[in-house]
Amino acid sequence: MTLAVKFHDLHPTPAATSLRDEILMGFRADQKFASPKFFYDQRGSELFDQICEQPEYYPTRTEELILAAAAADIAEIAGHEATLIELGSGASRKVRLLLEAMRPSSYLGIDISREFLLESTRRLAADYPWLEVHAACADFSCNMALPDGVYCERPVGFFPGSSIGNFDPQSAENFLRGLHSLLPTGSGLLVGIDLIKDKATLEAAYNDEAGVTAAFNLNLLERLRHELNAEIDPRHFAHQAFFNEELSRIEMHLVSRLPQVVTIEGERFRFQKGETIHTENSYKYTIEGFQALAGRAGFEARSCWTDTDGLFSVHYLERA
Ligand code: AVI
Repeated sequence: MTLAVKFHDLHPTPAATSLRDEILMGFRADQKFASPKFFYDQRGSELFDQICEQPEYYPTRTEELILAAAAADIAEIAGHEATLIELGSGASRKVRLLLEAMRPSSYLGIDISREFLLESTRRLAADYPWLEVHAACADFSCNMALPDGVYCERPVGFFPGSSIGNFDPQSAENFLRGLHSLLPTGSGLLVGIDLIKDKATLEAAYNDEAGVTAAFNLNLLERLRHELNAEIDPRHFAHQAFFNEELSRIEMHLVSRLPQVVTIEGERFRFQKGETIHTENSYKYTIEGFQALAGRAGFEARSCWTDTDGLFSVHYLERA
């Protein structure tokens, strides 16, 4: 049986050239860096799924608890017959908590990892035969347009997992402003936001005992080896993650274990021992801080739900 997932090509499609150009640009900088969006090849997406199951990584299970408890309230605010648009849909697990309660008429999953997206939307189509399922492979961090044929009068964006925390606050605001111009007045936007808390809890979440986050971070170097023919040995780098309190963000780096030279596309990059590639920021917010940011981008806070320990928050915003 062919499962009915309507696949759309969106622009800009994540292309190999952007990996090459962006990585080379990042490695040429004084503080070397790589965008966290490049974590998510097939292996990276699988490792991220495993991170979500680690006991130290509280965001996923906490957000799922919040969504399960709030699903009926969310459905009441969003109304039935909506089009649910999931940004960075990944394994599309959390959205299942909303589908039964909301009964949207259609679902659109947008993700940068094509194979992973197809697999997960096919599973959704099989499990929810009443739902019209669309998939679009796109880099939603760039300005994009929604595909024809999916749009309806009641779109509700779903951006879970505190993924917005991987943008710096100004880019997060710009991103929301982009969604503001994409969505009609009155549209909903459901966003998961990780909250500021004690340093030990935060740092443990990004340094799990099983070493899955370390493998996820180091997999970026494997990707450079396979896709850009980079001469770089992942064994010569170590995972590092810490909470930068001043900037309210977890920083992830790959630390060079020794002085070395690596080559990407024929270009040589020198590393001192201890020098790092900055691979990710994960900003943490207060509820008020996030609502103020959303307000500057033209979204009004309609409702907010948290867990009893105040670890995580889910916000229902309305496009004003
Ligand atoms: C996807 N994103 C919200 C995760 C985070 O917590 O910033 C990515 C991640 N990086 C390491 N662990 C999880």
